[in-house]
Amino acid sequence: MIKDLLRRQRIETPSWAFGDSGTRFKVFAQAGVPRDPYEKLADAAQVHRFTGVAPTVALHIPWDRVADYADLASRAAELGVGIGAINSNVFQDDAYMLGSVTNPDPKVRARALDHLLECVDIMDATGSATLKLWFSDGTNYPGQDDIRSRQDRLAQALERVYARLGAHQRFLLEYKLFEPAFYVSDVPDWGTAYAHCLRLGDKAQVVVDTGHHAPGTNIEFIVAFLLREGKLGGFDFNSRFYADDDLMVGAADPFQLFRIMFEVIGGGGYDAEANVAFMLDQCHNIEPKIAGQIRSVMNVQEATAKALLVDRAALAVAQAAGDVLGANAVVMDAYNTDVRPLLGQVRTEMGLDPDPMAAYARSGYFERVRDERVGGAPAGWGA
Ligand code: PSV
Ligand code: MN
Ligand code: MN
Repeated sequence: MIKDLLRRQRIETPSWAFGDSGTRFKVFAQAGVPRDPYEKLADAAQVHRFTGVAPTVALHIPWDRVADYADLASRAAELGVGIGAINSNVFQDDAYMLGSVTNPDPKVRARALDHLLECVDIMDATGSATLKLWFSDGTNYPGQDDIRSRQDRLAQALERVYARLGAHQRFLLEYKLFEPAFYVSDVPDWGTAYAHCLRLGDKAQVVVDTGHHAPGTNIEFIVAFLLREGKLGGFDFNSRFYADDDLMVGAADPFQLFRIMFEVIGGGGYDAEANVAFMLDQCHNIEPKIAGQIRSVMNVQEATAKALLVDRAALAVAQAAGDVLGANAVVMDAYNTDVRPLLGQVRTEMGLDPDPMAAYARSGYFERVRDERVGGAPAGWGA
């Protein structure tokens, strides 16, 4: 039973994880990185090939702009992967210095809206069912702009995008505490995202990027609450030590990742019908990218396996009896289980190597692309 559930897991990789990335101080160029979106898909296909649970790739527009999106989708299918969420980008043009959809200038707002609607066109062309919206909008100084007016402008833009969605499409609204705005962010927290989505309807849901909270925030509570309300659309998984570090998920705090998956499973978010998208949003600044993605997928699998191992019946008994220590022990017993042998078995039964990292290293893929590709493209941040 647990093995079946692990076999059916789906984790989406981000196209931008395969290109060069860095901080505002330096983008380190790595050998063999993709030169175009097609090569990013080829790399993502390797992650799926060795893990068996990463069959879709998220795109970021315009970082992944191509002449023919239907062609990109069919190439993906040939490689054995599909196109996942389309991520909009209204944060890197000069025009957006004072905001995109919340900008006081109507011309800038119109330009941003055009881009968001173009992203829905790309969903139509690629067969993607999910649009991911993140706005860098906000202000740096008290008085710079009117907080309430900016909320009105945001609501108007969201209404327009919502109206453009097809029957099987949805958008996920992403919140972030701060950065690049340092005083007010227009979508700073889950409550703001939730309120906007609630007004719009079922096709608007919240996406939880695990790196977008203040230190100490109880993310699993947010997950439990949103799931209960049918408003948890998905995750951007990554881990953080300080701010939005975009490190490999499960690297900084595997216990938090376990606690999140425990709530996901308890709230029915792991069931296919719940349609919760488990996406990675990471940058591999100093580590090799494909291997970094494989490690991240494995970290999610391990947290999931541990969360699935929690003896829910024993937990319910302990909770009903008010047995604080007993209930906590049930959860900790699962967390402290070494699930690597179980996952190795699952992979073997799927016809995969039980050790994806070693199998990828042995495959010679990296050496091949390193020799073939000269002059890789940055992930987007430096583009
Ligand atoms: C913003 O920090 C964010 O988390 C959004 O999801 C962007 O699309 C993404 O990072 C780019 O890596
Ligand atoms: Mn994100
Ligand atoms: Mn982020």
